[in-house]
Amino acid sequence: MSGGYVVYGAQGSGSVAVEAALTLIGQPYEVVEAVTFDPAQQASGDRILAVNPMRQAPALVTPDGAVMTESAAILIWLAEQHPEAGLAPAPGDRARSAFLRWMSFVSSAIYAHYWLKDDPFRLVSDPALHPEVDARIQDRISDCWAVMEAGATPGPYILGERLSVLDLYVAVVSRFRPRRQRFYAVAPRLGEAVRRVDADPRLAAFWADRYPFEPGWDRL
Ligand SMILES: N[C@@H](CCC(=O)N[C@@H](CS)C(=O)NCC(=O)O)C(=O)O
Repeated sequence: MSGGYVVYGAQGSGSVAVEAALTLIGQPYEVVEAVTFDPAQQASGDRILAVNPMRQAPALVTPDGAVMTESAAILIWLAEQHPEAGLAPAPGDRARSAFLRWMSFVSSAIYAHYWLKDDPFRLVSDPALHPEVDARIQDRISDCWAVMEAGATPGPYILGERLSVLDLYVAVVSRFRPRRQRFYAVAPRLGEAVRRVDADPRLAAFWADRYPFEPGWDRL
């Protein structure tokens, strides 16, 4: 154990939100690259089994050797461990309820769909039905972003004045399919907040390395 944070995950995956939080917090961390969502990279993905029997990224090993999984829990916990970074409303803050609500919502209503979306064979054996499964999941994800758009009261950031780990989480998960153009259409105010996060100069080198803005990235 290095004595620092270790993140298991991959470029372009949900672990990027955790890595972004550690970058803003200013804590050193090591990344164990584990591509869990590409069948052609079985050995890479299997690396994460050392810490997560669900074989899903992200996983975090804390400096005292504890293992955490579940992206929302990791982000909330990191913000709590490093209050000086100001990445979450503290208990008692008026924005705390919205913070916990939307962190859970992104995880359970949106992110959870990718288990089936990335491999429809998990529930549907007939490949002829997969395009329909995929389209319905993308519709459901868009509908959920629209619900969040209607229920949240964004200022410059999703919870108001301050950037929080919720912004990092939404900035990353909204880059998954159906990608940003559709997200912007159903959630324009959330879209403004995440574009602010995309453009944060403290994260410019980080995004270029871990989730590059390649031409057409928002609609591929
Ligand atoms: N509930 C998990 C979901 C994580 C998740 O779906 N991660 C994707 C990568 S972005 C993954 O590892 N997928 C592989 C799989 O589900 O088999 C969390 O919020 O951390």
